[in-house]
Amino acid sequence: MFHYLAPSFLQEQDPEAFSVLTQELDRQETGLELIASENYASAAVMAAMGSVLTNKYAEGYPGKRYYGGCQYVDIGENLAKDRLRKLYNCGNDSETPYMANVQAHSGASANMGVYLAFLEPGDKILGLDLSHGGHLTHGSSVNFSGKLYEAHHYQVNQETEKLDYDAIHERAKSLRPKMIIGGASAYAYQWDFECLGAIAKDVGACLLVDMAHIAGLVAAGLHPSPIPHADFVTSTTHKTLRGPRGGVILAKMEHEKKINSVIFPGLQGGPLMHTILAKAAAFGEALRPEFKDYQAQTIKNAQALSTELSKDGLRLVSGGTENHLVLLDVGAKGLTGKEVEKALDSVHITVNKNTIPFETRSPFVTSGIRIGSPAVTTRGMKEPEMQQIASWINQACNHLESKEGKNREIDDALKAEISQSVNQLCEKFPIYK
Ligand code: DSN
Repeated sequence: MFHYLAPSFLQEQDPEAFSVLTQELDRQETGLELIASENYASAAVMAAMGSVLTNKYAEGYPGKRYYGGCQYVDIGENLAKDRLRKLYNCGNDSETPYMANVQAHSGASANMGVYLAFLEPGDKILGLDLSHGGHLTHGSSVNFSGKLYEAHHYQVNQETEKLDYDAIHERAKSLRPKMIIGGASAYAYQWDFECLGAIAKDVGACLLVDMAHIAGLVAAGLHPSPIPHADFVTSTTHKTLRGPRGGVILAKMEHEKKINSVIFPGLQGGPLMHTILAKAAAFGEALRPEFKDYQAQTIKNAQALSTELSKDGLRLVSGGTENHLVLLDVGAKGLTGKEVEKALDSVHITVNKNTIPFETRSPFVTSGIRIGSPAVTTRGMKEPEMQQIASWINQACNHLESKEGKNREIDDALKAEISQSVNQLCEKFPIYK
């Protein structure tokens, strides 16, 4: 029945495109993925993504579409919404029901949807500074959120490099923003959403929490939930949540009509029904008990990485981690994020350069490296493997440090040695068994 799903079809029809697929699969299988925002979707999630639902137009919402033939995609969309609300304990039977929108194409679209639904151009917003771990869509001047609204930022404390809620409160009191935004893409400690909610309430602002990075940890009960403290919660579905690439919105029920109408027809056209079915499949996986074990191991692995990395003199921003990521200050060793990212890439360890709080270098160079454990944990790796991986990263950094000049690279002999060890480890933990 599903013979057309076989990748061999692409191979026969279009060898050029097929070779992209096989090379990327090989890159993923033979290398270590430590980008904190990436993960491996299950074969079930990918089966839903690569399915006939991609053929269907379904503008509108379940039961109210602008196209015929939507009876089955309606079931899929309702399944995704119901499972999402169950995952975050905000279904109709909960104390604080939230509406769910699963049509947002991405986390950025989800955030845009909330802004357009609640704010007027020029309104004040207050979010975490991008170079302190925030996100582009939280008011960065190069993003629509910083162009359309009067964007202000809070920062982490210079000494602790952690959020300082008293300082955020003071800033919010003097600024009186219409919206406070919580959430980050490079912050290794837990958020106190209850406190942020109280600050927002005190200054008459609404609270948007973009939980994209920590959505899986929240679902597993291993990070405090933004619900019921936030008016709006947005997320991507492909990071710790381990679903397809996409976005979702949860909001207090009174915002249901506005949010839905802003996403469609305000911002998007036809929803990606294949992605929505894949979201339903991923939420179904996240509701299973083993998902909690996975998230617990993800945190343990990030902590094992941070302990081992710091043993050899690498400085950890904010001193450690409570979640799925570690932010390294390689600048403290006289290195740049750019050269460390490139050097690790050359030994099949994928990370990304990242600005650190109070950064002195440009975003293209940076003093930081962000390392995440979600993907390697999905492969089944545990603390012993994290020790091994950290030792290779330490080896690479020490080697670069011992060299003179700019844009240093790893010598061929060491490159071959680490690459071989990385490949051998990866072979023991296949992604798609
Ligand atoms: N670009 C994502 C990340 O890497 O964190 C956030 O959207």
